[in-house]
This record gives sequence, C-alpha cells and structure tokens, in this order.
Amino acid sequence: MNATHTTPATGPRIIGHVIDGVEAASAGRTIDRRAPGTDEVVSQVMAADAAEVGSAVAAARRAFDEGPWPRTTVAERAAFLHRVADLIDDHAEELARLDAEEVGKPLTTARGDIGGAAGLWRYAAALAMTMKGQTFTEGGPDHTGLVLREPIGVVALIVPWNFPALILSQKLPFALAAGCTAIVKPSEFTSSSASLIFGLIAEAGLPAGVANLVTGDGRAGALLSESPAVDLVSFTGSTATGRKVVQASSGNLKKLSLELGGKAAQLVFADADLEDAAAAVAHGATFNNGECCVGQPRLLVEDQVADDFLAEVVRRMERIRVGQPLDPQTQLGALIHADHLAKVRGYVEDAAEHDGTVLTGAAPLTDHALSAGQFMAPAVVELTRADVPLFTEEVFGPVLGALRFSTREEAISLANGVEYGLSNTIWSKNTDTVLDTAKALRSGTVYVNTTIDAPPQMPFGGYKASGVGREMGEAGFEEFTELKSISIRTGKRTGAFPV
Ligand code: TXE
Repeated sequence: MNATHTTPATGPRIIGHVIDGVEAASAGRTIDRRAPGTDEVVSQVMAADAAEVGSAVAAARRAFDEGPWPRTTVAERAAFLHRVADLIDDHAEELARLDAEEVGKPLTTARGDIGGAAGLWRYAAALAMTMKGQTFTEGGPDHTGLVLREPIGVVALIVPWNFPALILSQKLPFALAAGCTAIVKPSEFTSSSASLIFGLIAEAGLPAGVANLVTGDGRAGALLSESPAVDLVSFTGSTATGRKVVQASSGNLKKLSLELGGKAAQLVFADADLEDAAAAVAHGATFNNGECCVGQPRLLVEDQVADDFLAEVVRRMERIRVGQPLDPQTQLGALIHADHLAKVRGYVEDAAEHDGTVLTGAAPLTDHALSAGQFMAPAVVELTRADVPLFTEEVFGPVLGALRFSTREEAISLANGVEYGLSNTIWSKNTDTVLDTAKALRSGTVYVNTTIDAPPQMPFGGYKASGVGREMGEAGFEEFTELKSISIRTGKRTGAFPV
C-alpha cells in the first residue's frame, strides 16, 4: 500500500505531502504534533512551502485539464468511491486511533466518525450516479436548450482539526464524484488520518494528480485560497479565518463554500420530555469535547421548570467520565492544545465575574493520569445576562451557558441574538410550539426532540456568519459543479437578428 504516513518503530510518525501521486518529502520546516492527552510528540508534519503548494495545484490543474478523471463515466467514479469506502472500513480502528490521539477526542467518538466517513464516501458514490443536467424545448419548436452539469474544476479543501477524517470525507468524495480534481490541506494538528486515507486512495487506483495532499499550517491554506489556478475553496474552520479566505479568494473570484463557527442553543420548553432533554443538553455541550461546530453550548430553559432541570443537567455533567482519549471508557477527552484550554477556562472565569454562577466544573482535575494533558471537567454556568462572551462567542469547549426565559418570543430572540446561525435544538411536545419556533430560528439546521442528529442526505451549513453554501445532501454535491446552458436553434435564421 502506498501509505504516506510512516510509523517508525519508535518516535513520531512522519507526515508529508502527496503531489501528483508521489510522496513528496520536503526538506523544509516540520511541525511537531503533541498528543493532547499526554503531551508527547506523536507526529511530525511537513509544512508545505509556496513551491510545494504550487506543485500540488499544478498537478491538480493538469489532471483536470488534460487527465482522464473529469472524462470518466459516473459509474467509474462511483466504483472508485465504493472501493475507498471499503478500505476505510478495513482500516477503521487504525484511523479512529489516529484521530483520537491527535485530536484528544474519546476513542468511541472517533470510531463513530470513521463509520460516518465511510458512509459519506458511499453516499457520494450514489450522488455521482444521479449527476444530471436538464433539457428545455419551451423556446419554440426550433429551439433546444441543454443545461449541462459539469465539474467546477480544481478545488482546494481546507480541513480543521476537530473531525479530521470525517470533515475530509464531507468534502473530498463529493468533489471527486462531480469529476473535480483536488488539493486537500488538513489541519497542522491532525494530519495523520488524512495521510492514511491518501494511502487508501492510491490503493483504490485513483489516477495521479486527481487528489493531492499538502500538509502544513495556515500559510499553506492561504496560498491555496489565493491561487489563481484554484476554482473553488471548500473551507471548514473559524469564522475569523473564513473571512481571510474570502479576502484571499478575490483575485480570481473563485467560488467558496465556507462552514464556519456555531453557537447553538437548546430551547427547553416546560412541556418537553425533560429527562430526554436533560440528557441531550449534557451531551450537546460535551460531545467531541465541546469542540464541535454543531455542539450545543447554550441552554435556554423555561422559568417554571428551570430549577429542577438545571439540577438534572448538572448531575449528568458531573457523571461524565473525563479520561485519556484512547481509553474506551472515556466520555470527555483532552482539548486540542494548552492555549485553547486556557482560552476555554478564561470564558468561564469571565462569566463568573459578570454575575454568572458556576454550578459545576470550576475545580481543577487532580487525577495524576491526566496531569500531563489538556483536560478539564465539564462546566455549567448559569448566566443572568446575554451580553457576556460565554453566551455570544464560540467557546469550543465542554462548557454550557444557561439562561432562563419566560416567553417563546424571548427564547427565540435570545437564540437568534448571536452572529452565528449553524444549528439550534427545540424540546417541546407541542406541535405549534415546535413548528412556529423552528420557522423563527435563523439557523441552517434545527433539531427537534433530538440533538446533533442529521443524516448526510440533509444539506448542512450556516445562516449569517456561520457560513456560505452547503455540504452534503444534493445541495452539497452541486457546490462542486457548474451549470452550462447551451441554446440551439435549428433551421434558417432569416430575420432573427436586427442587423
Ligand atoms: O481554526 P482555523 P483554529 C473554531 C473554534 C476554534 C477556532 C480556532 O472556535 O477555537 O476556530 O481554531 C487553516 N487561510 N473552529 O485556529 O484557523 C488551518 O491550517 C486558509 C471551528 O484551528 O480556522 C486549518 O487547516 N486556511 C471549526 C483550518 O484552516 C487557513 C473547526 C482551520 O483552522 C488559514 C475548527 C488561512 N489564512 C475550529 N489559517 C468548525 N467550523 O467546526 C489557518 N488555516
């Protein structure tokens, strides 16, 4: 197998680029990745320079303009995507361990990610088979209109660290299904699973240059975003970096698909199944260590049930097992790095200084087995005001900020009162409450009596500052395509033109 990540007998994995089908060993800078659970260096990632990014883009451009991939049948593309899905299944445990170790997420969560990733390759294969245009004859009996759906071209796929294999799989198979060629840039913190997946892609027989991997930090991402030879950037990451991608892309006005931050609220009405809701609120705030764009870090709870409900949420949060990411018993692992942990704790301290009450989670962890890593106990802070950063900014850690409400209108206004609009959750048994609230929420996804729960057939993306465009679903596939209208008249055109 042409696996690009190497696992030496001792010492860190060496992770590098795959450009035009060749593992490219750059002589330049490398980035050490320390496992968040142990602080040990587990991989060394090559940082692509401008020449390497340029080579990867040129390889993808050649493969698109001259190579066979955009000219394959959809059936051939679908067959390839199925082969990769099967190989991901074969290597599922290895991939899950790489992501758990480098992200710091619980192994059980990482295993779910890899199952989801294989499913996305299969779903993209199904979408490839449905790729189609349209025909029109409405312009008269001598007119034929053809609308061709074509691959958009060379795409740069910039992936964050919180779901490395899963988010790569929300992008790359859909691009390949459409007939695009690609350059993938994983996060500098979590490149190992992408490297292994590129080995599987080679084993599955993708022609050279169709999918290229460049590793490195934001500089590599910026070079891809500004490259005039790239037709589309699909980026997942922070809203601040998303804005930089928008600016960098203006040179050739490339298309953008941006999946940015979120700040979801769970709206818990008094008539809800409060037991289910409490479990979902604890889960929504801590899933994937709280480092999740569709995480649910805000609770809005109706006054009359708030005391008991908050007590139940706190009880559940205190039962969550914090532990080493690779321990299958662990429910909450280690945050991505020390600066991020300090930032997350800082939000809790700031809220406490602004009339917030820390109901649980403020105490430091004393377990010796966790002393080297970036761990924290999940926190619940009851707030009295909606203008504190804990309530308005993306904290991205296992922290829940709770506010009480007395009317449905107030709950909607609080939920919508942030710059983000990725997802929200409603808990109620009343159909009117559910439907009227779902329509009033300004977010791309609304969960009802469930949370963080949507199949890949449903388009995923954000309102407001949470993004541009959609991933997954038919709409996500179509982001990787262009439409070409061909207008044809038959017969002599005498008198048709005024000159
Ligand atoms: O993200 P960045 P970071 C949020 C979350 C987190 C914060 C910071 O709030 O605390 O972002 O995380 C690449 N041009 N999310 O700093 O910088 C980078 O190398 C092009 C939410 O890690 O957005 C990585 O591959 N690319 C999010 C990717 O962008 C650039 C998931 C994301 O990094 C670049 C992750 C540039 N100028 C963090 N600079 C979500 N939506 O789920 C960096 N990158």
